[in-house]
Amino acid sequence: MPEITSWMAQLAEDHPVVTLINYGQTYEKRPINLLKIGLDSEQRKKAVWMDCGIHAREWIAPAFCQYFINQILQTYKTDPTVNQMMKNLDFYVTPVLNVDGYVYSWKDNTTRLWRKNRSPGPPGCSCYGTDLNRNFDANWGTIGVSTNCCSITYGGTKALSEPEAQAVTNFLAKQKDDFLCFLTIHSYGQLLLVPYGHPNFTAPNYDELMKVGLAAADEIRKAHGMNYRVGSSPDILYPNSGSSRDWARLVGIPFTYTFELRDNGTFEFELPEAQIQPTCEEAYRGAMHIITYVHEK
Ligand code: ING
Ligand code: ZN
Repeated sequence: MPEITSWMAQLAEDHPVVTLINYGQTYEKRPINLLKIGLDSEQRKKAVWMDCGIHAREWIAPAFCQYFINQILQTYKTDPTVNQMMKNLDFYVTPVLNVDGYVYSWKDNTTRLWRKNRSPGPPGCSCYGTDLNRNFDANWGTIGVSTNCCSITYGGTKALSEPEAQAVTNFLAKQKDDFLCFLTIHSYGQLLLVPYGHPNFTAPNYDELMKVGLAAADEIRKAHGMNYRVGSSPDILYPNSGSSRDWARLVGIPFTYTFELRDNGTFEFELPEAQIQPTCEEAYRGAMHIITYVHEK
């Protein structure tokens, strides 16, 4: 984490198009930071959200956010599409959202597979951590979530009980009408998930979300031949509630997707180093397909 923190500060120093924004604090009082990337404009700009590392053990996700940022910074001066995007859009990218959990997952071999944040359980419970992707205010606590504070999908005592989920909610709520697109990056499973996680609800633009998601999966396949399935979580795997993606769609952000990066179950969260680069390359093509679509729409 110290490396990522100093990398973020350095980028903001070196690039006039990059601004470091602190928008919250974790349970253990670490700052939650994002990088805002975009060219200055006279007009009010539209925006794209990306967060990585909401789950501690999914290490490929923070790697991807860093790759994504490096890629747009390396290409925007020469690639006309990225250049136009940087004029019309601001990218808000959080490389590590669950900072406490991420730090904990680096501690030793026994903590490597930690998923949740690091807040203590409610009185009487000796376990730690809430699943931040069950803590958002989207049909909170209704399905695919645990009330057992020792479970890896424990949803917390109430919606937004956790400072990390509050930080995202407060930041986005202030300017939610600006956001065209919300991408939240996880692993593993090789999936692009559309809202909603709750089986009783369907997004008003479900057909368009699927169409764009399937085209993004085609782009991903072109990079290294990997297959990513597209659909809602109840259709593909199992239902859930309280996810950040569902919340973002409920407040009106039209294109919200969960990326589940590699792999498909061989190495799970311990993805071999040799797969970091190709995973980032394919996911970049998928994400750029979605962003290009919302930009040109
Ligand atoms: N998956 C996400 C999770 O919060 C998800 C998204 C939900 C996938 C339901 C499938 C079904 O559980 C991971 N890997 O964290
Ligand atoms: Zn996850």
